[in-house]
Amino acid sequence: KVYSFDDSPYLMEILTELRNKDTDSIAFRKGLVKLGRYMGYEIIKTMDVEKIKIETPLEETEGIIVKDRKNVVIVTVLRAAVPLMEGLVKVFEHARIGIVSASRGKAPKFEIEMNYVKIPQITPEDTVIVADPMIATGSTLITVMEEIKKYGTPKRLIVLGILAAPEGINRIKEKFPEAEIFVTQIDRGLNSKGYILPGLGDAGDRAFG
Ligand code: U5P
Repeated sequence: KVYSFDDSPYLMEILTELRNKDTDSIAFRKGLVKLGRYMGYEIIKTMDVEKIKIETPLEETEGIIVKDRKNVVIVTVLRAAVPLMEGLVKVFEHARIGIVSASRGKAPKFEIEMNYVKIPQITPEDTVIVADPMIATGSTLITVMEEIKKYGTPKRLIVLGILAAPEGINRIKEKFPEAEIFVTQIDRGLNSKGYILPGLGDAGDRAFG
């Protein structure tokens, strides 16, 4: 299943700022943190809730808890996903965190080099959120998700991106049909160098200079 949020004016406004080439690194990082947080809210909307009884200082009433919010593993793909993770952790404050470094080689092969992997054990109760702001060819995420598999099978496998090209989404769907894809917006396609169009450029460079 693919979720995108073109109908959310606030998310679209943040995204517009990220796309604008005149936005500096400070504002760019802030925008990514915000999107991490609000996309996190959107993920929570898809989680099961449980009714509980509590007491206010005045009387007994019914409330809810989102149980799965406490069983989250966030896997961050260095480096552009770091601000996104910062936002996600604001809503998934119990999350265990995995860090993976993966970089993509040049066209046409786009080979992925993964030289650092640290992922916690994954249990059947866990929701794993793999964060990379840009889902271009999808190669990075597919390589990372193949690695994640070695650490256990989660209840839900969620891919979180800001922008995605249809090519990348289709490849992920093919290789990981169980994955749920959350992106702020789906873009037109890719250029010959594997950049998303219209996109926002290289997310790592824009965030970190
Ligand atoms: N990437 C960008 N901007 C783009 C396309 C890709 O920053 O327009 C970055 C992604 O963040 C990802 C990597 O980590 O390049 C490769 O993307 P993919 O082709 O493996 O999906």
